Amino acid sequence: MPKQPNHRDENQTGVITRTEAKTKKPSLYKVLLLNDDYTPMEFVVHVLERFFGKGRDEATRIMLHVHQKGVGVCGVYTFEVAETKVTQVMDFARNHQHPLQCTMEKE
Ligand code: TYC
Repeated sequence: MPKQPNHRDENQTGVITRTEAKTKKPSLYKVLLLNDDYTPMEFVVHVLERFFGKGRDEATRIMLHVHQKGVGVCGVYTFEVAETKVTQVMDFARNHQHPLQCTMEKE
């Protein structure tokens, strides 16, 4: 779809103001879970339900993918939302003394 064209309005004082519609889409970031040998599978499923809004079946599918492949995508978000998810998961894992690692990368 074409964006709205730039538009320059000149008011009665001669001041020119831009009224261009700002429609730039934000960059998106994948939030990733990393496999390890110690974090219980059930804990990872719980993380995916609690912080990523997954149902039990989808959470289990993602956990098993990470377990088998080493890394997997939990969701795709704008920068600040992704950063918040990473912090929440890392704090939650640390509080439960699990070595689970969560990170983000630009899509
Ligand atoms: N590999 C872990 C185990 O066998 C399970 C696990 C899955 C850990 C996903 C981390 O991101 C992870 N208990």
